[in-house]
Amino acid sequence: MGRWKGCDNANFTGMCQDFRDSLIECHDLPVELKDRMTSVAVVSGQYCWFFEGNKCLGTKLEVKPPGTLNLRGRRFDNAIRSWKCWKQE
Ligand SMILES: [Ca+2]
Repeated sequence: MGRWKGCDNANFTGMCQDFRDSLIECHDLPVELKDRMTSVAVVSGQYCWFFEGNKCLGTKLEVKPPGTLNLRGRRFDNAIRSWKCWKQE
């Protein structure tokens, strides 16, 4: 299973949500969670791509464990709409 955690604010504060779904496939965020993630944690042994568009379209950001405390530093703040994770080789 692909697993990651996303929070509204930097440093894993604000509203947080754990995500768990199949690896390799694309998953859209629930509509109320789109365009608001600011910190993301990715479990060890996996990496994830986050996309600014629905259905894994548009610009993407690769995030490796342990994740990032503030997506602003990677120019991806409040931009995630869909995601896809893989097992790390
Ligand atoms: Ca935010």
